Amino acid sequence: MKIFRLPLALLIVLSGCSSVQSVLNAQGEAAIALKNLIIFIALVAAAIWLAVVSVMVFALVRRNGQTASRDHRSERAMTIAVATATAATAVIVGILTLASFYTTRALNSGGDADVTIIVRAQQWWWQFIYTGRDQKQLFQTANELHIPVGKTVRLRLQAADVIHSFWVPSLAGKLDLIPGRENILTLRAERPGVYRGQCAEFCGLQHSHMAFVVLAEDDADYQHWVAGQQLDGAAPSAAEAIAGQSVFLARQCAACHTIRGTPASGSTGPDLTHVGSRRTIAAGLLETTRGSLAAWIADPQTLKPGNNMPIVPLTADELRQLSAYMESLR
Ligand code: HEC
Ligand SMILES: [Cu+2]
Repeated sequence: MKIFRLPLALLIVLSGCSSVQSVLNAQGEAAIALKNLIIFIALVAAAIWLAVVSVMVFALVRRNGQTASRDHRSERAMTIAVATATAATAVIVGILTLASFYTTRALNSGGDADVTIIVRAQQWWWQFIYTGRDQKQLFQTANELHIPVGKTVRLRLQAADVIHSFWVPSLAGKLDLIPGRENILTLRAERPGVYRGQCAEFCGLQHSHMAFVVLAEDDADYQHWVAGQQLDGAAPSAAEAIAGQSVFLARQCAACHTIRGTPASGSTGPDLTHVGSRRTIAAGLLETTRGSLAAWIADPQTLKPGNNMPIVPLTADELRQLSAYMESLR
């Protein structure tokens, strides 16, 4: 049974490879091209490994029982072997270089985009600003990107503070966001789905909690979502949520957060106009529920130490009311 131990251990390790954030689960035009390139390079490398090992085994077997004689014939054979190996190496390196050059060049071949979104990375969350035809802001959201399937989406990558990197392995290659300059990344999702993305450049204390989700949706679903996001924040109807809105406006919250349709227009933190409709809060840290909202608002510094939202002292009633209001913002 000992013999099964290693494969079993490998299986357990492999079970950690889920497909929500995987280069091998390619569902976007660019990611598919990159995956094909990876497979091609892996196959070439495997062939080379096989060739090298075979030659080695052959040499070992043949040398057994022979005394080393260095006559002219074997010296010529050696020269030919070395020359062939060198030439083959040069050709293979050339082919691999061309393959990756043409693949990556095709990824950046701009073209007209159907949707343009400004991605502003900051410590430690993602701001997504949707723009209309004239590049004017339509609305903004955080940590959740919705895109229409089969359409070309242009992302204008910007950074507010330090260098970050945008990476959704299932959809495209990764690209840095650099303060003071704009990088363009073009995406196209070929299939509807939920794909996870992650900051891929160490950017400080909470780098590992700087994730986001991409929802690739059919056109109708996408348009429906866009229409909903353009609306102002829902006016609260339950008594608790109404009280929560007053607390929000009376405390520092409004200085950092925007809720359209209310006087709150801060821009330090995520736009909260539709925070209740998003799957997660704090850049993928917690699923959005009334409980997690309360936990976050009560003590963001324990959940995500060092992040840029301070602890605002609140009574238990205020906390309950605030989280009811946040949850109602769908
Ligand atoms: C000094 C600015 C500041 C103040 C004041 C502030 N916040 Fe925040 N808030 C932030 C920042 C920055 C984040 C993003 C933190 C992160 O994910 O790293 C955030 C995140 C949030 C989130 C999660 C949003 C999301 O989509 O991830 C909620 C909800 C929230 N704040 C509610 C509140 C409430 C309620 C108050 C008042 C009690 C408040 N905030 C006060 C800066 C602030
Ligand atoms: Cu980052």
